Formats: sequence, C-alpha cells, structure tokens
Amino acid sequence: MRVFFLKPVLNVALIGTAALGTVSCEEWPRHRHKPSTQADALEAGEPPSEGLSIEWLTAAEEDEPNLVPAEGIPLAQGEGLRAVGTLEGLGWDSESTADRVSACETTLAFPPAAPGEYTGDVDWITVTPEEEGVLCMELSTDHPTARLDTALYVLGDCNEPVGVFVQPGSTTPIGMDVPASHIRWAIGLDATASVAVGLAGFFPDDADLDLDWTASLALVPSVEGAADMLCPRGS
Ligand SMILES: [Ca+2]
Ligand SMILES: [Ca+2]
Repeated sequence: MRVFFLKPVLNVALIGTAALGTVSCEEWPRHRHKPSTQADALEAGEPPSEGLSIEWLTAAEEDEPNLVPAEGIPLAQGEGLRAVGTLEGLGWDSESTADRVSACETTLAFPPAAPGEYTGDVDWITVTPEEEGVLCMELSTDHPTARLDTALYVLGDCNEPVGVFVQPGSTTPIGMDVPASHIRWAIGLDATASVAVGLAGFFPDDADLDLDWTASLALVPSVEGAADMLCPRGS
C-alpha cells in the first residue's frame, strides 16, 4: 500500500468534474440567457470551451532524460502548450527510500508517496503562469490498463518540486493513480511560481515498457461557477 507523504498543503482548490454536478441549469450556462451582439458570442448548446480560442505554443519534444523540471515555459491566459514524450519503463519499489534533500535546504515533495520510489522513467512538463487562472491538463496514451501519477508540483528557488497540489481537505495529491488512457484535471493557480507536472507510471511493473504520451497544458480564465468548463476538450 502506498502512503501519501505529508507535505505543505498549498492553498488551492481543485476544480474538477465533481463540481459540475452542483451547478443548476438555471445558473449555467448563462450565455443562453444573455443577449449579446458580439460576433464571437457562444451559440446556445455550444460547450463553453468552444468560445475560448487557445493559442497553442509549439509542441515541445521531450528532451531526455527529462528527469528534473526544466525552465518553465511562460503561459498567459488563453495560451496552451502541447508536449509529447515517452515514459521508458514503469514501476514502483515500496521498499526504496527516496532522497528528499533539496539543493536549497528544503525538503523535496517528490515522489508524491512514501515510502517508495519510482523505478521507471519520470518525465516533467514545466510552465510558468504569467497570471492567475485555471490550469487545465489533459494526457493520453494508447495503453489500455497502465496507471500513472500526474501530480502537479510547485517549484522552489532551485527549480525543484517543493510542494504538491492536493485535493481540498485531504493530503492526496491531484492526478494520482489515474488511467493512462485518458487523464484530465484542472486546478486554480495564482502566478507566483513555476509549476511542473511530474509524469510517472507504477503499473504495470515493467522496466521495458515504452509508453508514448501526449499531453496539453492550458491556462484559462478563472470564472466562478465555471469549474473546468473553459478547459479545451480533446486537445
Ligand atoms: Ca521520458
Ligand atoms: Ca524522463
């Protein structure tokens, strides 16, 4: 059994599909009831994300070994980053003890569970939000049963993962133990630090498995009550 390591809990709120069920039809979508003469106004019945045009930055080819977060790619509201890569090996050793010593005299928040350590590849996607907003993450692979961790970390002065974003009211990081076939999450961020998604797989335990992944990160406006509705779909 994997036990989550207790880390400083960041003041964030998870915005996910669970929140969508609490919004009544009368409250959302408002665009159905609001007269507008704007040419780019949403049509009734159109998903809200269709009205937000994301400017996609050049797809980032993974620069192996990609074992630590890189310099963050700036991301403004309405911008997104597509990235592709390969997890070269998956696995988790619960007997292993990870080195959590930071170069900046703090404690590393990675790996996101303890005791134990990933035995396969770890890949990072690093962005620097230029303004507050909702960070939308989508990732897919063609493996039907693999399980991944896709937690989001805040980076410290030495560009190391020093905090992990957790689900509200818990110590469970977001994006943990998720099916590799298709993953989506969204979370509110303020623009105070670079953040990085740490991708790694723990099932199947297979050092020889090469798992090609495609991911996108997009920063969209934070609209109260909209949850992740402004996140791009199928990106
Ligand atoms: Ca890789
Ligand atoms: Ca790697």
